Amino acid sequence: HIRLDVEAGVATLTLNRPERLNSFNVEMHEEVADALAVVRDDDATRVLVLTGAGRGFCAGQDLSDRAVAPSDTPRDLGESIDLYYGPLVKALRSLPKPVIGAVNGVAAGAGANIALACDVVIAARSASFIQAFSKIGLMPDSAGTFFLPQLVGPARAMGLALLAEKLPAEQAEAWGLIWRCVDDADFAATVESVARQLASGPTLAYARIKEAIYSAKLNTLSAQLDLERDSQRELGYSADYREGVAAFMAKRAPQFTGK
Ligand code: LHQ
Repeated sequence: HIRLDVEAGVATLTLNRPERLNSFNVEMHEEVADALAVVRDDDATRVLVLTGAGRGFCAGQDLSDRAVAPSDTPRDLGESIDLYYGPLVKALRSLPKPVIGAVNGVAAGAGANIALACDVVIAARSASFIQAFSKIGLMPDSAGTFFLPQLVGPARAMGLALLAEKLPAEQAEAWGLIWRCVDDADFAATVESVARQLASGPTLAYARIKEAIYSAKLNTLSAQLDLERDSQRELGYSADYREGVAAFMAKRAPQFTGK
């Protein structure tokens, strides 16, 4: 239910159930989790691109899956969040390499929030984001209630969650929900060029940047200054720092190795 292609330091994980707009069933969750572990442990992979096959990015939970369909006996949806959605969001956030969310088409329900869990979100102009949950009597999960107010403020977060309207990619960029919206014709080339840039960058620094930016919300000023000091100290010993400064002094492009 997925494809994982690794080339020149870039791993591309493609959600691959296009006939169901790449919505998640248990098999796809398991394959995604395995792929993320491979990407995490492979030193040669320096960036992850998460995208969808066909016209959609991801429509969230496959609502036709028997494991989540409403039934006469009580059904614990929390189980699927504990087993799959929560760990997936955490795995993307804690991956010590940049993750590009390449939103090729509609991102709905948990699919929208999984996109927002990526570090750099690039969306095609024809793509859209929809917090579809309330349309089926649920609430945003996969950290939607955490990401949305941080990214777009509480007023817009509330409107998105309650009204469940489709937010076009262009508006998502204007609101600061995502990094960039690009024309469909330029989408693949833009994703590839950003991926190449990140794959040839200082991977250790990127990992520390992710960690620091995602910790900031939870830290005091003083704790955040301490975290920056500790991480900067570590980066100061890296080969990439040495190379970066040498290249700057010699007025040449740096050759980062990610070490
Ligand atoms: C789908 C789906 C889908 C199955 C499109 N499932 N087939 C967590 C924990 C536990 C339980 C519950 O949930 C969660 C988290 C969640 O993610 S809940 C939210 C689940 N997602 C949604 O509610 C979104 C449902 N989909 C839609 O609203 C629309 O499909 C969107 C707005 C994404 C796209 O609309 P269209 O472009 O008009 O496409 P479409 O609706 O015609 O969909 C194409 C096909 O894909 C269609 O099948 P068909 O056989 O008619 O061609 C849909 O039934 C199927 N599909 N999403 N989530």
